[in-house]
Amino acid sequence: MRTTVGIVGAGPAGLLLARLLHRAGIDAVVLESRDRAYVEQRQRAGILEQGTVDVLRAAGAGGRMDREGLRHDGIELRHAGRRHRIDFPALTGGRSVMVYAQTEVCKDLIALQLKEGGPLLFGAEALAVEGAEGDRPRVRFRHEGREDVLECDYVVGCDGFWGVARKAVPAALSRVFERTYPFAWLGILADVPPSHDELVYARHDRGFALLSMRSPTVSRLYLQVPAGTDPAAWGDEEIWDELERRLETTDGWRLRRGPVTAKSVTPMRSHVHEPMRHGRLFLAGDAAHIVPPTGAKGLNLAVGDVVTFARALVHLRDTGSAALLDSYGETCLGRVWQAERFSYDMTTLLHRDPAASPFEERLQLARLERFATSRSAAADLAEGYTGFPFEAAAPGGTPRP
Ligand code: FAS
Ligand code: PHB
Repeated sequence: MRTTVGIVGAGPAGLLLARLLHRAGIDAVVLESRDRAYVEQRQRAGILEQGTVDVLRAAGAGGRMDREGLRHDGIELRHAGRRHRIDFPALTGGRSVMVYAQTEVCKDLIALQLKEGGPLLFGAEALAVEGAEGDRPRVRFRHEGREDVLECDYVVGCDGFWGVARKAVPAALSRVFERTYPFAWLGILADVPPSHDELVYARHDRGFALLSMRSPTVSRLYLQVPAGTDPAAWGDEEIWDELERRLETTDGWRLRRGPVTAKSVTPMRSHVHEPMRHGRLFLAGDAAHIVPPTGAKGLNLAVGDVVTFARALVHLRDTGSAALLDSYGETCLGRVWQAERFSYDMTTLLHRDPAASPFEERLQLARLERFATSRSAAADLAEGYTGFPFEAAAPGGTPRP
């Protein structure tokens, strides 16, 4: 098989990249190791930044999102029973976010790719990326019991944290920056209308809790639990009881309960692999970086990476200049590190660290107080939550999409 861009992985990064390249008239092949149902049902991100929403609309992939997604103009922070709303448009000059799950984004992109795009092979496991240093990189993969090779001009590794593409970067050139947190998130889906019309992030002495949603009738909620927690160790009523304690307010707000339909534990880690490019291999999304989900950045960072790559390849085709391809890593990492900082700040602001000293706990409360008293602190949070420009670090970068 032969193509211009070999894409490894059909999560949001790989699927959106395939869509952007198709719209630009550049051929690509997507190799996905799992089946379609796995990709479409994998419960993960829930929040799309303004930039991601704009990109999906411009790529002709935003129709159902605009019909079914929920535009949110703020979030609520809670601690010590008190509530403080962060007003996104007022603090960012009009930006907001969209509640539209990663599962739905993937369903929309898969449907478009199968209808209009190039080959998307499910059950096609990439075994290795080879020849990235030369001008004919290739992906060795197994599909339907047979080994095959995909010859490419470029390979983009969109195969997530556990993928193989990153392994094609020589160890001597790889630099990894990481932090593992001593806690995780126990997440549930429940068939009950959300008990608040916006997301609620609660810092409580017993631990963090998040009230999110998937639709007007489906709630998504999370509890901070110790790292390595087995979801089966928590009964449904026990989860609701703990959510109720941590989300409590002094003004009588009530948490509605309902049938739990899914339960899982997400580890919390920060991880960045540099470089994000090696020869003709480019890394995008979780294949290159992981953020703790507190800041709702993971999927949105993946979008920024593939937008940057697609723009760079179109620039090369149209002008003959490889300048944007050559600055791909620098452009992406500028945004990645701002998202890592924001996600770290949100995580340390809202979670109880079992190792924190009494001094550090008072500092945490002082940080939380500032959002109620300082417009600049609230604006910094609102700017980070609604999203960083896609070309934050590009030399003379163009403004946000
Ligand atoms: P993905 O991991 O989504 O996709 C990679 C794809 O590559 C997968 O389909 C995989 O099957 C495939 N693949 C792997 N190896 C392969 C191989 N050898 N050959 C072919 N295909 C291969 N982000 C948020 O913003 N908010 C959240 O609440 C949130 N919750 C999360 C919960 C969990 C449990 C996890 C793990 C992540 C969560 N994230 C969240 C982050 C998540 O949304 C990611 O940022 C997002 O999925 C990144 O998309 P991709 O880079 O496409 O990687
Ligand atoms: C979600 O709805 O899954 C979600 C929302 C916001 C976050 C993390 C997860 O920060």
